[in-house]
Amino acid sequence: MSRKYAVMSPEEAASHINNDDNIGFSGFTAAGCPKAVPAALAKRAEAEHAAGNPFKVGMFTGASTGDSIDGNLARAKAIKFRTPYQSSKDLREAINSTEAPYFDLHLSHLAQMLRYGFLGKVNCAIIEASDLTDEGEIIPTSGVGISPTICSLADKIIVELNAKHPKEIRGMHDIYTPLDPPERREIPVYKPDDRPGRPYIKVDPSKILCVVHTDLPNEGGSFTPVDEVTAQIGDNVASFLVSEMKAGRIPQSFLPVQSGVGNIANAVLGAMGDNAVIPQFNIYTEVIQDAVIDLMKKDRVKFASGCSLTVSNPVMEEIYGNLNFFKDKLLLRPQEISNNPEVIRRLGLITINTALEADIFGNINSTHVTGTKMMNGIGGSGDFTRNGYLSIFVTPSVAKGDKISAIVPMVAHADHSEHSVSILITEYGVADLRGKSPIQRAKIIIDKCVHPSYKALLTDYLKIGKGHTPQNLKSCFAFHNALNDTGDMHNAKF
Ligand code: 0RQ
Repeated sequence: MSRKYAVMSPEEAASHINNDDNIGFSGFTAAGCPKAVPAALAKRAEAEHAAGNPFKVGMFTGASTGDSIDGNLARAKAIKFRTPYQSSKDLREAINSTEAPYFDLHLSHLAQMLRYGFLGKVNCAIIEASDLTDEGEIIPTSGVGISPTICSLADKIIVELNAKHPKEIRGMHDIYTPLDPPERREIPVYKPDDRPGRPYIKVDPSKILCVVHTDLPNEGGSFTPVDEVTAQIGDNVASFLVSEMKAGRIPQSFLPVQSGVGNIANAVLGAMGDNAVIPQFNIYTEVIQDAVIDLMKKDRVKFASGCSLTVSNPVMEEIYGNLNFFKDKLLLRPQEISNNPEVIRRLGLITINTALEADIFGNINSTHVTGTKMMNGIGGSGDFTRNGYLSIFVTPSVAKGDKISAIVPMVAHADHSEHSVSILITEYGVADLRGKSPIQRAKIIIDKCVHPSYKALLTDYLKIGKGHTPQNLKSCFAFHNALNDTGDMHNAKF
């Protein structure tokens, strides 16, 4: 960095943010998020509250963030509104108690909705960077998210220059912002490694309020080891994809893969890498997790395009320590490109996301526990599911011991409808829903995917409905009611 910009402490930078401001934060998941200024901002909010003054801010992020943003600001009761995705325990509590108003949104939509003016003004962007030039070129760190758009819309930009991320990662990002309607053209990404944009975010240098120097690691968690259930789900996905190749429905050269966030997604990718029939493949996704890096080292994944490197800190250090090997195999884009429906449909992605619950007709709830309590958010799952070549959902058949069946008569909240979901996979097997009527779908899901202890109940339920989709509106939430009343879905009565 040159000496052109003012250098401030996190506290001094935070003092330039006002009550009621809307703030855009860089990053996607905890990767690439600012840390020092949000922590200082939360302290400031607490001090203002203690002095009897109001202090809340609106928050636009890429996806979930680290604890420095969502945890600190939720605990400080400093959230005016929050969008589009989160996974913080404290923020989840604040959302479900209605302390923090939350707008759960498809991740590909946020940047364009901000540019369209649908969500109000962006007063300040706080951006984590690995480098910043005199000309206003910001090199992001390990997550891009909505950074290009919030930088262009914000009145002022605070740059957290984080020394943990080497300047040499310049070139790992591709920053491309589509024109808005009616001028929008096709997005020129025809292969996962196409780079229509620039390797930096270009901003007007006069908008940069200050630089805050940090040396803080990403706040990403680690992955729990693969257990028997997740390993079986992974094997089922891999065997299904092999059978699709053998049937000629997936090309022998394979198709690019998107996989969701979390332990199950990590296990699925591991199983695909271990399967000798699946050829080397490419990734076109939003979060690049540890399993992808492992598969690159084994030469099983050739190239990965994503929005963030959501890897554990040891894996992050490994990537930075071996940039010669990794740099031309990894590409980070803004989420409106990584998750873009047009590009997803064109590339023909195999999309693999995790359901909280599914119903016997193939509808998916990704977000709401028993229909009322927000878990995380829809994230990118809708962007990918609706537009994938093959849209797969995975879930363990039961949760909380076996008190909860992940497959119910009717989902208590619908994120992805039966029209978007092709395949449902649990540890018990694979239900191929393509081309099937609702009753055919229900039979195959009960047969292949449901936990043995819930099969009889769901078979009985299917007998009491009538019509094309035989839902029984008096009994369709019997599983959820039994859980709420007795703590166990096995006690469902129709
Ligand atoms: O609870 O944390 O107390 O143990 O839900 O469940 O099985 O560990 O699965 O971590 O992969 O999360 C859908 C939430 C799954 C996630 C969801 C309980 C279960 C456990 C977590 P504990 P698992 P995962 C790309 C794509 C939406 C966004 C998305 C998600 C906890 O994958 O947020 O797909 N998806 N984005 O016990 C009550 C049920 C339950 C249940 C599981 N039916 N009822 N609790 N649990 N099923 C990423 C981005 O967009 C950034």
